[in-house]
Amino acid sequence: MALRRPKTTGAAAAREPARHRPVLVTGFEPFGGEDTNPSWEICRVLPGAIGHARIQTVRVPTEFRRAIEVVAAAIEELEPAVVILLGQAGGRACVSVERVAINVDDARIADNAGLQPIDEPIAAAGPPAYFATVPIKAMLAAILEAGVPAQVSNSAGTFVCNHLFYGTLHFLAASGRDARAGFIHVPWLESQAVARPGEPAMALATMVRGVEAAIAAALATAEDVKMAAGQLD
Ligand code: PCA
Repeated sequence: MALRRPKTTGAAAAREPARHRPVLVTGFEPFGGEDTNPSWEICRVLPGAIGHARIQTVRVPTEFRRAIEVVAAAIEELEPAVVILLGQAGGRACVSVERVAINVDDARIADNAGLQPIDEPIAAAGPPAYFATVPIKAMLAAILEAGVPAQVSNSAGTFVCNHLFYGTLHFLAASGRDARAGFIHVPWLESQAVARPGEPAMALATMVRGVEAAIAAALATAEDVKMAAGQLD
């Protein structure tokens, strides 16, 4: 009789060798009156695997609290080795690899459930900030190498994207998981920029190429590379 390997869950599953665990990639629902969100459009067309890692995608509501609940549930179910959160940053020209998530909500507009928290902590007892735990410079280098304009960003804003970034890193830390997590903001799609003459936009295929390269770099890089990508102001 063949030996059946017991199904491992929770912290035990998180100790599985990282190469057997998937990459979780999330994208947001449209918000702010848009009818599309490039972050989810990217998820829809990503390949099923990058290198040896399966890619699992989840669509996240653009709602404070609920976004974190949806991603935490997906992490508990899938026990990914790497979590890449994607979001739209309309007005930015580059793919932005976010460095840091801060413990504050300060919403300029209401979220999709009508919530508009102002100057509220995300986790009352949490640290002021978390750094991304994926290798942001190696990812930046890989995105640029793929021919896609990119930068490191030192602020993911104070809306639902920063909220989810912080909440995911806090959930991973608090539950003792070793999964690495990062956030990538992408520009408007060209279709969204048509109504905004002069505003920057990027083609979906270009974004996808950049995100694929970033995921491959995150999987291949245990220790981040040193590469100047800071800003003077
Ligand atoms: N961008 C928003 C939230 C959802 C999204 O795609 C943000 O940058 O906060």
